[in-house]
Amino acid sequence: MEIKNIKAIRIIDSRGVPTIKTFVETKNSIESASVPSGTSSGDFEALELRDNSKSFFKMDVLKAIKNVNTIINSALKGDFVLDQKEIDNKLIKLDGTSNKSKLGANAILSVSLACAKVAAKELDIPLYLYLSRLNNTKKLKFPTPFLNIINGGLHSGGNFLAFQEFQIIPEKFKSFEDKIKASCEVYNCLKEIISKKLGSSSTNVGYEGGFVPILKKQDEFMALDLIQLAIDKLKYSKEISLGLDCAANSFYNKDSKKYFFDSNSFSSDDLINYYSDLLKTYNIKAIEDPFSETDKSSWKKFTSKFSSKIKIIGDDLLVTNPKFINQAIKNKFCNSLLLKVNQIGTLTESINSFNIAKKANWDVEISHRSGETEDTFIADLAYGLSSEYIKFGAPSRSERTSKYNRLIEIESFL
Ligand code: 2PG
Ligand code: MG
Repeated sequence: MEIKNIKAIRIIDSRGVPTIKTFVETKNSIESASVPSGTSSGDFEALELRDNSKSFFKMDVLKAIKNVNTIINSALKGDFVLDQKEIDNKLIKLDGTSNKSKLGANAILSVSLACAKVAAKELDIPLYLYLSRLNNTKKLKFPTPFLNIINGGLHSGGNFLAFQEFQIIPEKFKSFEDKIKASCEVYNCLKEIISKKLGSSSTNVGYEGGFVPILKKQDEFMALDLIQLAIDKLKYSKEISLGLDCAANSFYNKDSKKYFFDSNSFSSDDLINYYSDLLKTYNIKAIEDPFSETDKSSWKKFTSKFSSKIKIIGDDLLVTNPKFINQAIKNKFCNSLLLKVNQIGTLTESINSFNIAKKANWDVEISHRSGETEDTFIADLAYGLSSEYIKFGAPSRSERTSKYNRLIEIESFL
């Protein structure tokens, strides 16, 4: 079970941007893991190492690949692949920076995840079971998905809707498969509604497979109306609620400290009132990144007002980093964690962040990135850790559906 060789190669993500796929080999097994990449990233995410050369418009990852194939390969050769913590700690030390900027979080994460996959293979158990043992999960349960069926913000070109994600939350169904089935029905019903109202070119999709309706002006209410119409038409209004990822960093001006969208400028208090109106009008159960990561007092105000009613989820605010999660728990900035493995850079640190959130009685949503690959690691991670929620995008485009389908597969074979 010793690591014999580690080899990284360059592959492309769902946006046509290069990323890393790393193979870890023992005497009897070989497995690989690919890393995703964000478009609307938080300022304090672990560093994704890019070459900054002419190749791939400065986005190439040859330096990170070299780091895996030379420095990391020599350091981990001979190590026991089941020692996930030791492996991750070694990777962290080998890098030696606080944000993994020397070797690159993309390089490090690809190795960390691939080691877990090889370990599961060596033990001849499913990956989710291996991951559940790593964290001693008592009772495995399937998560509820948040499916982002209208895309806006940086995932859409940004001209029609400022909020990045308009989601459905199919909470009240028995099985995971039923949740996905109902979500697909809503997705396709929405497609018909949008097509009739706005024309078929409005049913083209954004980065995460959600529709990008062509509106005359930015109108976040309109997007929610369209989705609610589809839910009502299918008589799912009791079972399916709504969620938002506002990704407010992308429409916040740091200098004026104002938010700009829907042809208006909003002070922080105006924005809180705007969200209050949304919550009065729609059956919204969760809002992610309602404010910029720097506008902490608004997070606190909003959370003190709405924490008992909805999930207030920190993504760019927390970047899956214990330092920011602890700060948010202490100051009550939000009540739920969005967990993205590439924001922090190793499996062990991701699990640690999960546990810090759970200890504070927060819910955790395990998330994909807008630049995804066909790798399904996070599906196994969500079930293995038994997070309450996941978000893998719309039920469309294979880099999204591969993850939903992996959970359907796990459920089918239990
Ligand atoms: C988000 C993510 C994923 P990105 O903001 O939550 O949906 O987007 O990967 O572009 O950061
Ligand atoms: Mg987000």
